[in-house]
Amino acid sequence: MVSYNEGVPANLTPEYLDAEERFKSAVTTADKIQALEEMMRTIPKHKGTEKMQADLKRRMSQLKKEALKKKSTPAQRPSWYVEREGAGQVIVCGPPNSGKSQLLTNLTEVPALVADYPFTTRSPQPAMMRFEDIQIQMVDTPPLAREILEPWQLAQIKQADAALLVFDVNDPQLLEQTEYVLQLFSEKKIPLDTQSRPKVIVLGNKTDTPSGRDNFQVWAELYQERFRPLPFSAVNPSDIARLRADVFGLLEIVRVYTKAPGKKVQDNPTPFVLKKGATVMDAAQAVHKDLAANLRFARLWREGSYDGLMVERTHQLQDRDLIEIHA
Ligand SMILES: Nc1nc2c(ncn2[C@@H]2O[C@H](COP(=O)(O)OP(=O)(O)OP(=O)(O)O)[C@@H](O)[C@H]2O)c(=O)[nH]1
Ligand SMILES: [Mg+2]
Repeated sequence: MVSYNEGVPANLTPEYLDAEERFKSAVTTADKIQALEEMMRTIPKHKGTEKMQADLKRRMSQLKKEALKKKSTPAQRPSWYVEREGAGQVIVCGPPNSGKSQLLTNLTEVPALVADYPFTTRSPQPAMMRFEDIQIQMVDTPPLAREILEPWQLAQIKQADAALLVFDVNDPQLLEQTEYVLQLFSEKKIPLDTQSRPKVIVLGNKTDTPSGRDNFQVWAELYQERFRPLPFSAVNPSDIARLRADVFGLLEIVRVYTKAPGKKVQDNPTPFVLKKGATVMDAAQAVHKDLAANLRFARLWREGSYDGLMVERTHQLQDRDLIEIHA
């Protein structure tokens, strides 16, 4: 339950709390609007909830404005532009037939068009990847290939939070493909590392094949001065699971859970996703701006260290922190 309504004798119903939970975990504006409508319908209508009702109305009008803005943007935005959703945007790119769509399908469990011939994917295709209790947006893209390259393909990578650059280590054209991609990335000043944004992970895919490991070794040694690829197989579940965690690490975000003073934590609470380095104040802001304005202190629970310790508004939060905000 959102903690800012603590102190109001609201008698919120389970239906309302369910809808509120759905609102918090909603990724798209349409889902948020739907959950908020449900909250407005199920909130007990009495004096004690007047402020909350007004607040819901205000949020609804804000969301509708956002939805209208989004609707009117395609005219100004290029067709390749993929609206950011979830905790971050990660572009899956690389030469033809390297396994980008296969990788995306296995990461997101949303089937993409996978085929044993090049140039299968023609336009950017977003899908959400679940990592534990959050969602990260992955975007499948057409191949980086001289024959079809369009300038937006690099622009799209440049504006993303991160990119997975996928090569097929068994492709007879691997060296030409590598040279070509290195040239494209250096022209756009995108380093092949995880130090700056977009953060780039290079994958040597299809190492599950008989000569895959050897081919990977030769290739990785040849280019060791330029980038550090990971040996990978898009069809290996443990590689996929490790990559999910690596992608989460790339985004430099923390998940923060909140609870109302005196209340127990809900089952499967939905976290707020904040930037690494965020403080108690930033978390309060994410819950509600009134809460941030009136914030006095918070109590913090952190596995293995804090157990309800009183902390100040400037206290930095870590991934998986639980806080109780006192306003
Ligand atoms: N053995 C093996 N085959 C793979 C792997 N990943 C993809 N493939 C196969 O490689 C072929 C191409 O896969 P796609 O995912 O369509 O490749 P793509 O990079 O999306 O291709 P384009 O969209 O044409 O650029 C398919 O036949 C896949 O089944 C892998 O890790 N191992
Ligand atoms: Mg594809």
